[in-house]
Amino acid sequence: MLRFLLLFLILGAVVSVAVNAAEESRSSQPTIVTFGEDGVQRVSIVLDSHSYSPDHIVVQAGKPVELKLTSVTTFTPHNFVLKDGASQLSVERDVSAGKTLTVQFTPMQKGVFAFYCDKKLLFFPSHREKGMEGKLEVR
Ligand SMILES: [Cu+2]
Repeated sequence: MLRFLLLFLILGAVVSVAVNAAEESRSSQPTIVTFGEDGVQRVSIVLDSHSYSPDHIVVQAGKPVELKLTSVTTFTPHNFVLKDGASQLSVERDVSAGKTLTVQFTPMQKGVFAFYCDKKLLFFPSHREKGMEGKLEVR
């Protein structure tokens, strides 16, 4: 009996270490967006149910940003909402299943701003509530 208990404790420890490692890899390193030759900061973001990848991008203030948004879903529509009144960020674009589109904007203020998908089906929780959000860090 004692041996089983011990085995459980060890298994529990192993599982919790594995879970911690998985969580750390999920809160991944921020993606530092690089400049194209034309001075535009370009990055591709993949939309899936229910995530953005990468979900933490870092750009520089006062320089244009171009996001290439690609949905890899088969049916589920998603969108990309990035709004902040104080810094005049206002992006809201639908990204249909399987589609790719680009959006351009120039963030003028430094800070960390959330982007998210506010789609939802009927009375179910929104995609944002299911974890479909990320952050734009303007430096
Ligand atoms: Cu969505």
